[in-house]
Amino acid sequence: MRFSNLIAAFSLLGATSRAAAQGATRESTAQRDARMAWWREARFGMFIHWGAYAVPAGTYKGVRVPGLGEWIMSRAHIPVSEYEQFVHRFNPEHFDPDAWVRIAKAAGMKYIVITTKHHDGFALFDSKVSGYDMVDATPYKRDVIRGLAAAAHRQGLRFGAYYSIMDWHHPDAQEPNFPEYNSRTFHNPQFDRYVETYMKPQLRELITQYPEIDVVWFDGEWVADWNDARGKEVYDFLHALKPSLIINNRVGHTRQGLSGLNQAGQVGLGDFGTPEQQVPPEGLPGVDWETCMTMNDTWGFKSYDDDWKDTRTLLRTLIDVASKGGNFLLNVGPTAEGVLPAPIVSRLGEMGVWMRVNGEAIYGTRVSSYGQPPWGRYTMRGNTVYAHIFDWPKDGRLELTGMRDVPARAYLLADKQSIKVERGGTGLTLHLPAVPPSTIATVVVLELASQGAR
Ligand code: FHN
Repeated sequence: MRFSNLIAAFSLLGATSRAAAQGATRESTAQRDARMAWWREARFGMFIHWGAYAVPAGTYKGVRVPGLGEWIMSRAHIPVSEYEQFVHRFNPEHFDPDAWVRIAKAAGMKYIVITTKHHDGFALFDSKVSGYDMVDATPYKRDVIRGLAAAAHRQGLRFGAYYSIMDWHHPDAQEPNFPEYNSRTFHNPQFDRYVETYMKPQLRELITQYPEIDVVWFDGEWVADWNDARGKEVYDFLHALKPSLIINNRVGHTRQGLSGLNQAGQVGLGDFGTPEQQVPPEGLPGVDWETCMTMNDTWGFKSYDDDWKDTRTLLRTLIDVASKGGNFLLNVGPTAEGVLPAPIVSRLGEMGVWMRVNGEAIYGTRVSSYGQPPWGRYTMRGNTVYAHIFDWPKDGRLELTGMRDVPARAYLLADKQSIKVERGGTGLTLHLPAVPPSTIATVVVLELASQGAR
């Protein structure tokens, strides 16, 4: 059985149980649908990995450190006291939260999730639980989470807090001899104290003092001291603070690699699955899920990582994810000065051009019942099917794979030009103009006479 079918099988197998396991256990399906409504409508968000790791930006003592930029403390085996020097140099004088939000909004993104504390333990918000934060430990001395949350709120975007369970700085969480800072086997006897006196108090600070936070995006949940029991307790703890919160499945312990599911092939705890750097071939049927992805090869800024995905790849990935019923959380890694690198800004600008014309074919859509055509993807909302055509036919004829009923109306979304639909021996054929409005993806709107028409 193909891996994708295995995932689908597991997903279908556990679909019924997942609603309870995934969300708050005392929540009805209607209540859960209401809580998830804005998130399902949004489909497209900005992930931001920003922190003291942007200061070395991938280079330590003159040597380029392989791997992810935000992992430099681990990859280069940097002792805590030395890494703290990067914190003391972190001074993003060019940070302009409104500009960042404008860029996200113009790209068509509807929410932002930022690292409030990554694995290095350094908090970008003003934590009273710790002096290891933006206000107390840097020359910048300002709460960047406060600024960005307010800017997102002002411009109508939702806001989320990424929080790492794994913490390489706190003595009760990290390994004292730091061989890798990333043990899946090491047990810290004081981990409970870290959870109860540090992690949960910081989570409480975030939820109670930053009212714009609607999503908590856990990560670093693979450490040996974390488990589903703790995850469920923290999930309920957060929901008691803010019942409308949406929490990802990395609040649980058993994420299976980058698939976004646990060993049972289910979302497990939390409200949505989190495939990383990949789009599940068949999506994750029956559950909410979000693919997170980098634009180059690192989440946190590296000065020499120029392996940028092109706009065509990024947009087609967004369409692919939406066609399978998922959200796309696309990452940006700002510099230590608070600047979004130019290749990121240009790509997001180009994505926005397409989204301003075709956004209705993405936002609030769901998986169609017509499968994945060879020439592109389908999305669907109500009685309307959106055919996203990647490969424009040279002869102008396109087989509407999977569809049988002639749509009541067909037209190009870009300019509302009517499109002829012909019923032939092999099914339905679209007669398209010679030149497509977009060489990345042209959307044809197919208005069906009734929902469920085939
Ligand atoms: O280790 C982290 C990594 O730095 C990054 O934050 C990604 C984003 O989803 N999550 C973990 C790797 O799965």
